[in-house]
Amino acid sequence: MSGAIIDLRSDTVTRPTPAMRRAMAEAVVGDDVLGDDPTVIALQERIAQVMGKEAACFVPTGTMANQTAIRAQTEPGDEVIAHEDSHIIHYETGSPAALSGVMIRPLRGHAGLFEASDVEEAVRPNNVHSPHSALLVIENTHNRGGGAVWPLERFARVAASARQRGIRVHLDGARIWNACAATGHSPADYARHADTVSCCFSKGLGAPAGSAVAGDRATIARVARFRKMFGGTMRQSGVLAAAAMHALDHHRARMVEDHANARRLAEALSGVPGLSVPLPVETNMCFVDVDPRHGSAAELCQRLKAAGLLVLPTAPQRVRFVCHLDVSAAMIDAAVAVVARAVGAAPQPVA
Ligand code: TLP
Repeated sequence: MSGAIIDLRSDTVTRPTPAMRRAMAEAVVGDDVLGDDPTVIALQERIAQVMGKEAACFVPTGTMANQTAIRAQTEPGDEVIAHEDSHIIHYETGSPAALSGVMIRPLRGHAGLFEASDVEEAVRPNNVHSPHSALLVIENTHNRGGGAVWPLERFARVAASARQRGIRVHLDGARIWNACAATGHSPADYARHADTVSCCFSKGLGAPAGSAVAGDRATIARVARFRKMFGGTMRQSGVLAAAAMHALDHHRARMVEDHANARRLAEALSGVPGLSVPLPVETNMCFVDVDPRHGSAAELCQRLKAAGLLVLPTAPQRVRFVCHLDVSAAMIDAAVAVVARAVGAAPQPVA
């Protein structure tokens, strides 16, 4: 891909920086299947501490983090309650059904958020006919909700409504780092209301791969068992853990820049005729709705690609732009000009 291309498809597209590559090259490693990779052990201890949990398990992907957490806390036939726009419903290839044999009870709510009363209504009665409501999954930030952040108090209230009924809570914290950068809360502030929490190192933090699940020791032992069953236990994975460590040390504080860039993009694009920004921009994502007179979202994405801007459609008339480590404010301004040209509008001045 040429340097002229601006890639806003996802924050997963970042490449390891030279300093991160050095940290990876210098990592002390061992065989993590045998439990003796010191860098993986150190990362797991660090994540447990950051999340305020007893233990953590390093896994290859955010999907495996969610799916091992679901498998560890459910039985086949159980029901998992989650927002209808959740990542586990849209983008994990049906794995809750395939890997855990669970059903999903989807909840409605603006921007991926819902209320304690929604959970209460969804809980099944305890009788021989009904599935067992076993797990609530809350996504923070919420991807299809526009990168929306759960206000801490609301998160606590919703999680408590489940836990009071004996339902465990999993926090899909793939972008918990963004939620914390936006609010000033710590990951543990959110995680203390959940039984398990996942996080990703390969999104806004800029590592090439890797995620983790944290929770109590017994649950994490089950997560580690299902990680092996699902084929995700790696050998000298300390090279990846070193990238994650480096990312935690050097790339967390700068996430506010991605949020500022997403706001900059939203302000400019909302002024382009035929485009609108349907969801508040709270973190590093900006969703844009395209008037059908400019074609479908997929068609617009093709035109943008031809002009050197990569973005992805998320609905027939909706396009997602994601800001990240490899994107500067100047690149955002260039992206705005590409979009304006593609929809035949004069480029908008950017504040
Ligand atoms: N999200 C990806 C795509 O799968 C859509 C992206 O580009 O945003 N939870 C959340 C909230 C996520 O957004 C993602 C990835 C995951 C879990 C899964 O992570 P990976 O891709 O590492 O399996």
